[in-house]
Amino acid sequence: MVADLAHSWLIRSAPVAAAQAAGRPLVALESTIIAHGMPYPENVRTAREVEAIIRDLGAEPAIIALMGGRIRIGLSDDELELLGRSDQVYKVSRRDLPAVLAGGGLGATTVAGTMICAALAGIEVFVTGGIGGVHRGAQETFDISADLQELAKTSVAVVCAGAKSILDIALTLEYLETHGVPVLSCEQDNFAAFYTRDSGFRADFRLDDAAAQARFIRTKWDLGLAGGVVLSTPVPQAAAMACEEIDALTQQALAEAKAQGVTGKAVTPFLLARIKALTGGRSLATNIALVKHNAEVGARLALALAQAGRGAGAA
Ligand code: PSU
Ligand code: MN
Repeated sequence: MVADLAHSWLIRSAPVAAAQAAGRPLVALESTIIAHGMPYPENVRTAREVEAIIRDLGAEPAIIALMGGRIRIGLSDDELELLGRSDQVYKVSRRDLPAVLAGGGLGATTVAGTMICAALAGIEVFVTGGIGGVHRGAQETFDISADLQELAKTSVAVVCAGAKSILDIALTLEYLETHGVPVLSCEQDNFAAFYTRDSGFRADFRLDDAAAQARFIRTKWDLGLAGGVVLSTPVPQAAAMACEEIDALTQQALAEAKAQGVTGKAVTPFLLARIKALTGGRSLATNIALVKHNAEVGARLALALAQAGRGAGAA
């Protein structure tokens, strides 16, 4: 069977296997944010702090990455260190999974790659920083993150602080609507904007309470409506950046990317690194704060989903 074959590629860490056996809720974490989204050692430190936040709330974290020709669900401290330090890590989206698994290299999974692996491992909730989306100027470059197609078909709830401000948020939301991906927001009506709280665009549905979010998601999946759900929550006020500042710096970083001919999967890491340099590291502090906050929201959602019954009678 295809499913059994796929499962033969998975290796769960001992804590993840124990949590699943005990029926404790799991929260998947991506590794591209570790390997390509943040510098060492902040990346590894942040990953450990995010894991602790999730554990303290009663769920089990599972960092997902590719190592030694297997999909690893949960990493040891040494494995996390290797991923965070190495400059030989592939950025793995749907397209790249077979190449890196078959080749046995070190792979960091993007939102799309992590969703695929989380679904295979039976994990329903996944916490990231910001999802990929439709890039500004996509009408010329065709640069639309594979994250959006994955959200259209793979049934995992993705908790994020919106889409990165380097993107065209309006087009990203249009794309998600076209593909039937619900965008939920908690703590505010509008979709979040990663470094800043407000994208200026309304999310589809505001659900502040984890139990209500879980009911929404269960209902979608009960109905056989396969595909992901985006749950946006804004960066905490104290860590948010000023809109005008981030807008100006984003314009500058985008112009530099264009001038230097940066394309394809290098675009997002380039822009994040440039914005970090241009803000003297302040954007990294914001990035860390928003991921930690997302981890809290994700852990609460995982607990609520574990409690939420299935079927119409459960509501
Ligand atoms: N959010 C972050 N940092 C990141 C990313 C998201 O805070 O590094 C990564 C995610 O892995 C996302 C990817 O899937 O950027 C999108 O890349 P692209 O635009 O090339 O699809
Ligand atoms: Mn892209």
